[in-house]
Amino acid sequence: MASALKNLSVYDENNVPDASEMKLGIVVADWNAHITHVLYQGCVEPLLKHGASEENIFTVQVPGSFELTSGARILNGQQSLDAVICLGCVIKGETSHDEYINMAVAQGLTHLGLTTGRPHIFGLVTTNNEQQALDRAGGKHGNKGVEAAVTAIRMVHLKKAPVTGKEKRSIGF
Ligand code: RBF
Repeated sequence: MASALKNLSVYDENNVPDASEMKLGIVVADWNAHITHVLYQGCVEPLLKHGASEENIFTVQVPGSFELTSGARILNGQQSLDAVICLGCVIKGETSHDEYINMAVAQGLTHLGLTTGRPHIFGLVTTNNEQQALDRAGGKHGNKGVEAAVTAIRMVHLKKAPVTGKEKRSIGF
């Protein structure tokens, strides 16, 4: 696969909007904490680097990835957030639990995003084994927490700065 060794966590910092006015929620699953807590560190760092203040980052921990959507729903009820980032790690085992959890999270976050109008970012690492998860939590494939943070900032910016039709026409070509 062409992208097999591409580290997508390396991004152009100059192209990330300012996050200083953004209020962001982060929901972290404690299952596979040695992975998810590294995702969390990777997520908070770029948020702060791009201007978000500590007081405007609201974090809650939930037991497992299946609870990410409920955690996001609860956080939304407590704070008026611009976006919610959900971080978890589901590793395939002997049974098909991973498929049910992953699908529930994907559908739940899509639903929350569309019904609340606020971006809900899918920061769920879904892997076949632990090594693949480690590779994506500060390993050779970067840190998916970083990518989730940058995605959240970009999506909130999209909402705060509506399209005018005067944007530059070239998209990376
Ligand atoms: N939660 C995770 O975040 N990652 C996992 O890899 C994971 N594996 C699970 C495997 C089984 C068989 C079960 C029953 C649960 C697992 N969970 C996992 C926990 C799940 O997300 C949730 O916290 C519990 O099912 C309680 O609703």
